[in-house]
Amino acid sequence: MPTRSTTTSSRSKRANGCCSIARLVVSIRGSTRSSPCSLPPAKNWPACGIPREKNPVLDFTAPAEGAYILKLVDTVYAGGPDHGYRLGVNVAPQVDFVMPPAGLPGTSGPFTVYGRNLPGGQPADGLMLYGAPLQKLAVNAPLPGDEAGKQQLALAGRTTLARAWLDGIDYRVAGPNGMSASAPIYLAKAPVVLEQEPNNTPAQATKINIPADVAGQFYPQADADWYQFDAKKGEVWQIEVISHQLGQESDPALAIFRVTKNDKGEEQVADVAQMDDPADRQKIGNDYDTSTDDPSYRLTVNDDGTYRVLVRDQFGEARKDPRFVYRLVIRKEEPDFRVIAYPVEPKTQQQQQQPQAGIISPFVRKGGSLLLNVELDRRDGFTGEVAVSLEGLPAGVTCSGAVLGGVNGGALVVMADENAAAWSGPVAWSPRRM
Ligand SMILES: [Ca+2]
Ligand SMILES: [Ca+2]
Repeated sequence: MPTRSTTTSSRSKRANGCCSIARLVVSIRGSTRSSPCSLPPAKNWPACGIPREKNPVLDFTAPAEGAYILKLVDTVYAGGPDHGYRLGVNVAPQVDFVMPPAGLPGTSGPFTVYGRNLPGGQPADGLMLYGAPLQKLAVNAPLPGDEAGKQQLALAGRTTLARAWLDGIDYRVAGPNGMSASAPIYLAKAPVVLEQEPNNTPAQATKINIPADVAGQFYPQADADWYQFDAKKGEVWQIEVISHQLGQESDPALAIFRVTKNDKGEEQVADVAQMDDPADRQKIGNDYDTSTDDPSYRLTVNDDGTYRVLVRDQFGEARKDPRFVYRLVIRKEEPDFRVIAYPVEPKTQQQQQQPQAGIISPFVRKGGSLLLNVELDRRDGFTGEVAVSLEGLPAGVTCSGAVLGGVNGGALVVMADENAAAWSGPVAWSPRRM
């Protein structure tokens, strides 16, 4: 490790033709079994932040050329054959977040990427992360506009299931020393609007037209963001905050108020709703944690009027992290569904008593069968039936198919004949409304 660090610094120094020392980005990715890794404080550690989070990224600019030693431990000093990790030390671009986090399908931004080692990056208006200054870079990113492209997941690398319900693309920044890891840019549900600070009080509320996909940040510490919009009698709006689902540790809260004036022209404010977590917290199934801390609300407008919305992070008083971006989406209802399928992992009795999510590849033996669990995520009150089956199976292999009606779960059974030929390859499915 010291050898590689030194080598990388020297190379960069020569390439730049000046005396600057490369800004290294050290990233650690733990296995599903390992506890959050951390980089412990060290004696004479250079002035840089020590992230104590899962899969930390350390931003390190060497004070002088030389050999450096990196010590790496599991936070709780656990270990074993299943505690694998990857340690990366490089001078490639590091993307920390993108604003706005979403764009309309068929458009290409512009977006602003915030991170480190960004080619042509400019100082990011004093934004700091663990004591390290961030850079910003204006980019364009083409977003698909066709129906298939609008339903793709931004899921490069290991991610949380909560993120798996959002459509988006994986975006990377190319630099002279390599590509950044992927950063998702999501597909907006309505025209994108950026929050306008200061908006910390009702009087400063950012006025928006709905529908809107508002991009905001729970930043700086103790941030509160107010928005104001007009709605017409009879309209129904879905109001949702999307932040925890973006992979952040944020815990958004949403408050909605109706604003009227009395006979004297004085403003009257009435509570409409206050939400923390969604009612259907565990979205589907019980085998995996698909829960989210993002609130949502269905607003029925009884009279023409003005509404104000307050968005904040429940624990924002104690946090100061510019990566805590959010989307406030106010849109019409679109009854729809998503379906996921996953192979049922055979478990021993002991494993069943200690359930853990693992990753297994679906396979079926000749003369055998494979069970796939199917889960249906109903959105915006969708109540219809959905038919699912597999397509592109080789000769001798069949799938039972299933219809999900009043229930949200089902199963597919894949069976192989005794004389089916050896085969491996992708199969497709097209869940459809009945
Ligand atoms: Ca804000
Ligand atoms: Ca604010």
